Amino acid sequence: MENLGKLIDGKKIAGEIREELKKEVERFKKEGREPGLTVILVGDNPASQTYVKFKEKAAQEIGIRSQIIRMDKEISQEELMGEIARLNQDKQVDGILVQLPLPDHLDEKEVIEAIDPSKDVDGFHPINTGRLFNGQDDAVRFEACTPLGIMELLDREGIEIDGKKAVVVGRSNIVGKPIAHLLLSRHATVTICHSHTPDLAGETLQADILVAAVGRPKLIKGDMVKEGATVIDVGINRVDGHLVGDVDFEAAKKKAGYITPVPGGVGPMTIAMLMKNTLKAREYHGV
Ligand code: BQF
Repeated sequence: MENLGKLIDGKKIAGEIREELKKEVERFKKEGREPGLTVILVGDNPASQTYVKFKEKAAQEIGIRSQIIRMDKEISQEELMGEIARLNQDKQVDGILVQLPLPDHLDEKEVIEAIDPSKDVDGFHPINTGRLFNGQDDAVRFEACTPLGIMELLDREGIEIDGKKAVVVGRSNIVGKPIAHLLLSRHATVTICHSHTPDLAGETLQADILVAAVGRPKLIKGDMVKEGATVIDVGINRVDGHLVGDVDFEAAKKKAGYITPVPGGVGPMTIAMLMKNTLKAREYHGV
């Protein structure tokens, strides 16, 4: 029997990637302009504040010029749209990220569509998702950071994708749909499961690569994992004051070949890929 339960250390790999990106930032600085990232945070959602701090810390660590614009939770759609229009014109700003979720009275779709697609480092603009879904890699194209982070983990661990069966649990625009497309583009056979899937375990048990991204604590039990499978846990659920994934880690570890922990798995990779996308935007924009 092959080795089971190998931990994929996303925290460590993300650190290695940030080291690599530091060198690229040096090159951009020598060229005459460092990459710039602006994060807009509306309101005071505690989780969002934590995420934004992670993003700023990573940017500072690798030498990206970063700025957080904090806006009151009562701000109007027009004010927010005005800020984005201004940042679209700002030559120092390569990446614009609006931290989600926005307060209910604001129109997320309109906000995302207002961002210059060449500055859309989150990869949420329909120009960028469209290019991903159409398999167009001729133009600049930003891919969502979490799916990109998952692909990077698989590649760096040497996990084969071509010809494998991948099952994605969850169909969000931010994780489920784009990771399914990325896996498909690398020639996996992909199944997307969701709340109306009649026999979830029947599907997940066939997965060589199982991605859980639904936001339900410990939904994926040990007996839903095929022996030797790679299990990628995207869930970040707060239960009794600590973080729990969408996978029952202890049980799944006994079956999986590879498994990501929560915290310290996919999360840190999301941040590292945001930095990578910011450098890509800088490359595209020039000095
Ligand atoms: C870790 C996010 C749901 C909704 C909006 C490191 C992050 C998380 C975990 C992080 C996330 C989740 C982010 C860990 C950004 C990932 O050590 O396990 C980093 O900062 N994330 C976000 O910006 O918005 C979200 C999840």
